[in-house]
Amino acid sequence: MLILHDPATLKHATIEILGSKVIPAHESPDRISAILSAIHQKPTHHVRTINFDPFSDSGITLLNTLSSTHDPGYVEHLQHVHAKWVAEGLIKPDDSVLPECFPFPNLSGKKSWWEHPPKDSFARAGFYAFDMSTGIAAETWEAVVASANLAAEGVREAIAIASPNREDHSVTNETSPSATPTSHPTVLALCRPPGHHCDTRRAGGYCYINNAVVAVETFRRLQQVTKPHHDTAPRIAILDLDFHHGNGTQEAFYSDPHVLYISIHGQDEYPYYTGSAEETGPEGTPSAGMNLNLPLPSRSSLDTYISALEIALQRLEVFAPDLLLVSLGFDTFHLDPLGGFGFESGEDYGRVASLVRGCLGRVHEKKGRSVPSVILLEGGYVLERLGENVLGFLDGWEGRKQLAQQKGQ
Ligand code: SP5
Ligand code: ZN
Repeated sequence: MLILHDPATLKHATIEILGSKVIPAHESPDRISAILSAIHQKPTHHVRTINFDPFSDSGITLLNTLSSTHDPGYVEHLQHVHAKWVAEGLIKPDDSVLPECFPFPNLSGKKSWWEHPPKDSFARAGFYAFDMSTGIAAETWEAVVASANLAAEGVREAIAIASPNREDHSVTNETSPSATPTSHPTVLALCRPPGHHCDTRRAGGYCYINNAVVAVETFRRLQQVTKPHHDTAPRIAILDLDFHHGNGTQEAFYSDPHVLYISIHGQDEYPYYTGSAEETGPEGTPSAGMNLNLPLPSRSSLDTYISALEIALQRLEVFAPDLLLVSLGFDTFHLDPLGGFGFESGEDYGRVASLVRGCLGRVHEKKGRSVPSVILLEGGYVLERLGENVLGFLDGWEGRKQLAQQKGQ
């Protein structure tokens, strides 16, 4: 499988407040190092290293995509707030910007509080965040744009693989000779920071820019260039398999009738205020039924998880998307400090991956063409097991069984 990585994603290192303590954030650069060292032991995977350059053509396109999908004031905040706080003497260069007060619903205050960011620097940090796990350090912005760029490149590459005869990377309806169910056009984007918790104007849950939003926008722009007269909008599905509900992704597409969002996540767990099965899309609109939440009690067994996955995949098969994004988190691992279902090995991840792939094979047959898929890395915090869990998923996706003696590599 083609795997995309950018060394700049390791530049972001910050703190969080968790359990009343200030600690180094669980979402650390070591996560990517662990995944890369596991992958490098396997010749079956090809890692392409990208160095994001904001001044290149694709860099300019990415920045344009960010400001057209995310609140421009928020994007500006992410880029400049750290230097600003250092200049104002609020923090030292090695420290992180962390908020201390958030906007809150009230009956009596000014009704338009969300329209203008407050003047006070600390208040503004809270205006653009919803929790205290999303510090902004000196090099956070560089990692954030590199991460978003991997999502955009992932879409371009998946389309190119699905349409090998077309050099323009266009979205096509033609059946490609190599796009058989056994060689599925999939790219893994090693995004870091992750993206699914932030909406388009607030950081939270280690997320700053919503990488799925960037991927969808990239796909739509490509479609517009290659098929300007096409009258049907492309159908996009997002399958969110992180332990936590992807509140930001849900929010971004809740009123979008062309994007199906499906999530399996811990019930009553972080981010606490979203993720209920009742959130199915706004009633009486074309987006009704385009959101499927499948919450499961924490610690649910793998069998329970797979039953929920089967419901998710039935919906996915009926929808038959033109693009699939998988928001993939490994915090479903049973030892994860921030989550945990009954996933105990790489093979367990492989089982899930092969079920998703099976579904894509059926969609392929139904449509007569393959579905480009981009896997976006989200969470997963057990560093010692992250590499083998990622490899297990990829093996399952590609129809290889992980050999028992390879476990732990
Ligand atoms: C991308 C991602 O996975 N973000 C998750 C951020 C979670 N942050 C707060 C978690 C609070 C967990 N509370 C303890 C749960 C122990 N089972
Ligand atoms: Zn998570």
